[in-house]
Amino acid sequence: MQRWIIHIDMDAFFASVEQREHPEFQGKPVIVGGLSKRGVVATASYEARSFGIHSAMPMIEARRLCSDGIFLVCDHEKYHQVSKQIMGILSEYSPLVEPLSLDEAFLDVTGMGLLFSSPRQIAVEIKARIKQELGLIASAGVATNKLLAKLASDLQKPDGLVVVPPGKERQLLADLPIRKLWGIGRTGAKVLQNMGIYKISELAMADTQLLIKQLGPAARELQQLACGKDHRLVIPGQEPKSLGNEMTFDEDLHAWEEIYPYFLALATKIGWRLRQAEYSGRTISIKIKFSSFRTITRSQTLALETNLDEEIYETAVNLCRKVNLTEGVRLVGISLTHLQQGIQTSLFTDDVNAKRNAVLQAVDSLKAKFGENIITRGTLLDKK
Ligand code: TTP
Ligand code: MG
Repeated sequence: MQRWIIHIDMDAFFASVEQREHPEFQGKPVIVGGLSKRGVVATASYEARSFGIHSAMPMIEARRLCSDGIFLVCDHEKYHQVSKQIMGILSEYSPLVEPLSLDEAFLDVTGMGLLFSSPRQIAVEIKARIKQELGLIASAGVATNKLLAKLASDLQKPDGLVVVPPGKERQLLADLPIRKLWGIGRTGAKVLQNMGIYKISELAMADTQLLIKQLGPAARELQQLACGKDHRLVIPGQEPKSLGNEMTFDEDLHAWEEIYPYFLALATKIGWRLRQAEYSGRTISIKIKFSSFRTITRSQTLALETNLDEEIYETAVNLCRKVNLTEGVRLVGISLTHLQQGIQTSLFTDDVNAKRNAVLQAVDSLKAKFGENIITRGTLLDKK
């Protein structure tokens, strides 16, 4: 039976959610991201993109390009809620839905032809329901595998719908630059360009042995992808792999005493997000970016998983003790991996954690009622 995969990707996701919530922002350049002096753009509405604004651009530059724009800070909780609603709609069209991020997912709709006239028709219907029920616009790609479906959803954005018929796979790929191919990062692209390979079609036709010499054994699979062949399955219901936050300081910091409160703020935020989602994690990683942009990470795996602010914070501080502060620090981050759903068992292992848990439960119920910012630690008050 012919395999059919749909890739759905929301248009200007964070910005569109904000425009939906504030009708007065419709049709206007909306820029969402970090608003501190050194914040970056998370996304921009298509109106803002026409000024040259894009994701990951320093916010200062975005303000320079579009001084009349509407600049908003990210509201992750809101975007998570909307994301759940989107995934809910998708799950009505296939038991095989694989979310890739908050705003995109693959669906395997192979064999659904019995219920719908065509795979294209499923995509049409999904787009219509997202628009009607959520007031948001999605782009869709429909193809015989994941690689092509993902590329196709990007081709006619915004409000796109591109179907790649069987047999037209290589044609779709031919003129695209190699960076568009899954798994080719900046380094891989450089190696290929040094070999005179710029387009996907050139990679498809290159000498396989030569590619393996330059890129290692993974080159074989890469070349298969370049030919439009991709056998990867849609794996449903994947759990999030990590959860983290980071912040960039307005000015570089030079002493641990100044930096630790920010780790505490991050740990508090992550702990809350974990408990909200009913997750806990075992491996805690810190990230530090120095003035020179040199970036390091350190991690520690705990004996038992946690979602307690204090435990996350203490582990982060412990990890910092192994780091030499030889230059200023511009960014710090914490993330948790090895996540698992459910209650965390370390709560019951010692009195300290049991007490912490009791306090956090009280704090959480306030946050749930009145919003995350209703309560702040005394030590963080001046770090607002
Ligand atoms: P994308 O799907 O890459 O971007 P988008 O939905 O804003 O725009 P489009 O798909 O129409 O090109 O990312 C989804 C969301 O993820 C985006 O709205 C904001 C967030 N994001 C970041 O926070 N930082 C980033 O660097 C990127 C690329 C996205
Ligand atoms: Mg998107």
